[in-house]
Amino acid sequence: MSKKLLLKDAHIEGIRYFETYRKQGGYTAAEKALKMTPDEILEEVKASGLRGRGGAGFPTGMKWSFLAKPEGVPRHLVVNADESEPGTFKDRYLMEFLPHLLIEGMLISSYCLGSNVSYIYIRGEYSWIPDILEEAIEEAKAAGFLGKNILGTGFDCEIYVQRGGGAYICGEETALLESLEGKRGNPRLKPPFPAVKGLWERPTVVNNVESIAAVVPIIDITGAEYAKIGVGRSTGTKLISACGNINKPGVYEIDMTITVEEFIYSDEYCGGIPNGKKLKACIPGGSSVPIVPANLLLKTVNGEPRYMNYESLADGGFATGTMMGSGGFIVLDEDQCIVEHTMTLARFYNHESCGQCTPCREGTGWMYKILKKLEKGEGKMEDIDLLWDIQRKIEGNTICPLGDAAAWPVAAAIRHFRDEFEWHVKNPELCLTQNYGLAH
Ligand code: L3W
Ligand code: SF4
Repeated sequence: MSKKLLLKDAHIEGIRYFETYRKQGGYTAAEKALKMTPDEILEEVKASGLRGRGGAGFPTGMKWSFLAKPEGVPRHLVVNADESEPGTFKDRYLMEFLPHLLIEGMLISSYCLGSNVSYIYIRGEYSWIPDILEEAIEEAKAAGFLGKNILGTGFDCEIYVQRGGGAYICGEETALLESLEGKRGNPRLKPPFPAVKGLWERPTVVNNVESIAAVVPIIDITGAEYAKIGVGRSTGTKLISACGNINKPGVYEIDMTITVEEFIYSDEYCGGIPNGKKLKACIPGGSSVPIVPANLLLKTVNGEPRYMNYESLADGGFATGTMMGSGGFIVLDEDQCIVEHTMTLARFYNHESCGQCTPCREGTGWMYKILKKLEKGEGKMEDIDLLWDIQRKIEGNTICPLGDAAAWPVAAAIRHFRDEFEWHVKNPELCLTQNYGLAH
């Protein structure tokens, strides 16, 4: 049984509301934190080994310690709730069912960082969630946990919720800041990082919803105890949103010591693949991370079991491994067509490219066009090599990671499933049937 830190009370009726959350011990971590100094909180977060839960896995304590503190300049905490990565819906679950966990985490983090005005930037498609968050903010304010002079400490903190307009790129932290400033969400060149020049050029920490929620149990049990859960540099628990060809899609909290096999097949998690079908592949960290075929998913190149953690999933580099990413776990059974799947992703990235950089703007369009041709059975063998060449020219040559995110799925699909691409070239007539996925 996996240890639960974030979702331990998620099943309790009414946990969305302040009264119930408080009865379950809610806001005691905030009370504890407000008696500590900001530096003491920072030390706890560093000791916890918490890594950013949005995709990059950057150490949260290190990011916080980079925050510039020039005299007289306000600082901000911005929570990235623009959860738009295909296959990822864990933050939605947290915000919908446990809004006070996020608000409490934001209070502790804002106090630590010296942010008197903090923001939640939420994707436009989560249209019903801002009301839930705003209600929780009002409740917390009425109870003295937000607003002026919180719990008599002299610390003031307001939290505002800002809705996005539905663009995937606004999940990239600098595009998000541009959008929050009321401009078009175009990513900025980094450096300077937001920790130095962020919202309105002020020092800003941008963190994912789950990262900020995790600050509550860290203060509660201490950073050292949090670090004992998990393994290696994959400390604490991680939320995984599981979907695709599995019996039990949903959001699961894992402690990163379980194997991928256990996660897919055990009844505690995904409950196996419907109709006894075989596993073909999986994308373990949201659509941007490389797809992995079943043989490398269940074990590493060295024959070791593959674990659901940052190190094990990345083991072998991009040639064989993948990334923990945002924890959007997408399972594909033996009937799924990799070419069609890759084409769908290419269409998505092409649509969502902001268009600032030529390799991304043009390359994503070309990849989509070529994949569409191949998928319909109208492609040639040279098209597979052309596709490979285009993705290589995008990777590492763009302003923001959307370029890499568009290139990696194509690279991994060709690397691991070239035979399927060739099958589409050799069997054009079968590509036109509805069941071509079953044929290879
Ligand atoms: C100060 C330095 N700060 C790095 C900060 C930086 C950022 C964080 C990580 O992309 C990935 C991407 C997607 N001084 C710093 C510094 N920082 N060096 O650390 O930075 P970085 O550049 O490694 O990544 P990123 O730009 O945050 C995120 C992948 O996540 N992804 C996610 C997609 C979507 C969602 C979602 O819908 N929830 O997460 C999925 O895998 O491909 O590689 O804060 O400022 N010297
Ligand atoms: Fe825009 Fe793509 Fe360049 Fe990112 S990589 S800035 S999405 S064009």
